[in-house]
Amino acid sequence: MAAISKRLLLSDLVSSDKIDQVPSNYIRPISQRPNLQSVSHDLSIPLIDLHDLFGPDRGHVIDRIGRACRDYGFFQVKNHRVPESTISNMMQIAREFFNLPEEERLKSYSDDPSKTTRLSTSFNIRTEKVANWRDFLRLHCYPIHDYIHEWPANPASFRDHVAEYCRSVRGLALEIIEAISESLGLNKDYINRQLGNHGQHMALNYYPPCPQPDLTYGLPGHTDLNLITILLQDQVPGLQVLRNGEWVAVDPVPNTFIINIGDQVQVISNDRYKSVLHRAVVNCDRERISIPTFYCPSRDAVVGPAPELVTDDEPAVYREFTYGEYYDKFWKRGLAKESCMDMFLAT
Ligand SMILES: O=C(O)CCC(=O)C(=O)O
Repeated sequence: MAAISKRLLLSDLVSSDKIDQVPSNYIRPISQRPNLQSVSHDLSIPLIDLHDLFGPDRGHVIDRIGRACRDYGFFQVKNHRVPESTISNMMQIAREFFNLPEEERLKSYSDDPSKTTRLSTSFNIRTEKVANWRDFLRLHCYPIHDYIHEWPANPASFRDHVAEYCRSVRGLALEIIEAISESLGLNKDYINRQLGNHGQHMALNYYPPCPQPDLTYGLPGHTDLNLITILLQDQVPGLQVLRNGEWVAVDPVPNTFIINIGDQVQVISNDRYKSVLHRAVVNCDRERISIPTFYCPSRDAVVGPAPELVTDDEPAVYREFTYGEYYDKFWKRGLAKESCMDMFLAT
């Protein structure tokens, strides 16, 4: 077993120290390991063509989105109107960032989860007992002008490419949020209006090759705390979604995004839609990059079940809370527990 690393970032441990074993602080107890042989590669999540969202067949697409949110909590989309060049520039600039020399990347380093721009490793190294096989750059990105000056200035085109990507993906997020509202039988701008001034964060996840991928995770099973997540992944598989008690691999499909609903949609829908467990696993041979956009309410927005979805037969499952309260509890609790929704149940 290799010794615990003294380096701040995992990528530098892997590239410079040439380890051939996973250091002890990354090793999960036997009962919590990913059991990679038992993962299903046959089933996947629905792939929805958004082309018709803007035409006479809108109702059909809304139905498919609603069914995917109810039955899977996850779906993929194509014809999403985010230009291919915007996507490839984003992926390219993320790769360039993680290839910068260590001292350059470390200019953005922080282990403080309250920072709005930071490069870090694992999930929350201040609270967790076992580390995850991941480095990540986390950025707040809406409104862009509040944050862009904090983002890395190297590579030189980082801010331009990331800003373009954020704007384009925000457009997609707003379309999906409308569609989810409609699919719940709510006014199409109901959820939009619950989000206060809105928030958008993103992570650039970097998972280096791992000598023993069956002992550790890129990220263990968790639900997302936000409203919806729009995930871009490169061509290396790693995302898995829990479906009927079985882990299902979501292998990459070029020019699609993977969308999952987060805890806030589960709350607003009063449990009609479920925020589903997912995880990232790693592999021996290839680095992997994934870029989730977390669309969310602003900190002061008050979230609770939509009154139209609360009935005598289906009373409110959750109490009202501010998103700031939820966010702080999530980061404090970390990923040791898969979700923190139990802290917000109605009494
Ligand atoms: O890397 C992935 O595919 C999943 C990332 C993820 O779940 C997250 O960043 O919360």
